[in-house]
Amino acid sequence: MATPKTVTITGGAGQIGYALAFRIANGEVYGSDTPVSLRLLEIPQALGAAEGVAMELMDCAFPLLHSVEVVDDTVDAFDGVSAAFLVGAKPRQQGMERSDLLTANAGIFVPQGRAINEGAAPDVRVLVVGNPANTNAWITAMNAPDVPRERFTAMTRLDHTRAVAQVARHLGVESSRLSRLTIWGNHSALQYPDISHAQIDGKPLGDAVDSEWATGEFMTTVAQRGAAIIKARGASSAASAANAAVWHMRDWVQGTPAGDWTSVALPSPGLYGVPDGLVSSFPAVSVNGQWEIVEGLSMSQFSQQRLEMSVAELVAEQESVKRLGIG
Ligand code: NAX
Repeated sequence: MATPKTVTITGGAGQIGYALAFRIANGEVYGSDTPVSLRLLEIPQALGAAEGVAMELMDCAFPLLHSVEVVDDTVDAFDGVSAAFLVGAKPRQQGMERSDLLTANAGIFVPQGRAINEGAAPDVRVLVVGNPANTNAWITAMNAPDVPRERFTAMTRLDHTRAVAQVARHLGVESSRLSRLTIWGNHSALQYPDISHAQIDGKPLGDAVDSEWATGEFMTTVAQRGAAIIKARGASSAASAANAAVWHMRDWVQGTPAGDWTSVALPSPGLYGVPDGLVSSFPAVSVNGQWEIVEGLSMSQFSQQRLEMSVAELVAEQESVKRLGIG
């Protein structure tokens, strides 16, 4: 058996944390040969609930679960961490200005970035789930200057799987037959779900999908899916978000399937006109444990415009953070 990998979940007692912890403890990120030591970071008020999660994890007697620890100290949380799931974040409350939201979240992600910089394992991989995820990931990376910036990502995998599911339903086919869909830009209503390079059974979709649907109802349905879940369930997406987080980290560690790619928000190396360093979603494959953006895809005028709209929103978020003196 390999040495255990330390995996930290922030917001470990929250909805997503609760669904995520059991999947990781079951070996779904590092595979069936690698034990994991789980660490749940919570705020003091939620420590009791996190202890309850730890008790349930113990009760499963997962063969791969080496240990579970509940902590409320950020530095302790990230000491020796290999996989950090940054889920806990400050939600937007009624009457809150955007700058208040960014400031509140910076109060969480600045110290977490610093703690990762100081204490993380050399192979650390960071996935930010807590919203505004892209900008929170950027703040975390900015505060961890000694860690390569490509180790900081934000989650658009749920948008990606939502997009796959919508196309599968539209065509009446199994989702496993589809590949090469992309979510571009911000994890927000302005994301751009793009099927212009998508394939079915390894071949272009061609006329199988009506272009009016692809640039209208499809995009709205994917972008508004979170709101639709809240309306139906009375609570935001949790198990599907946890699934996406597991798949994001699993693919990063173990590789993406041949012939396909996925969507990952990561610091731009200046590709597709996205400013350098901006954490934006791209099509990406994981090779030898590292994300590589799929380069050279043709972009129609529509695609370029949609990406630019999403990027403009991200630039505005980044500028607000800089104006607040946080970045
Ligand atoms: P919950 O409110 O159920 O859980 C959040 C947990 O984080 C709470 O237990 C809270 O005590 C904890 N927390 C707050 N501040 C903390 C801190 N400084 N350190 C450690 N823990 C802290 O929210 P949940 O439904 O789990 O959602 C978590 C985040 O995911 C939210 O920001 C949400 O907007 C975001 N989402 C992101 C998605 C994505 O695709 N990127 C989709 C799902 C989800 O909406």
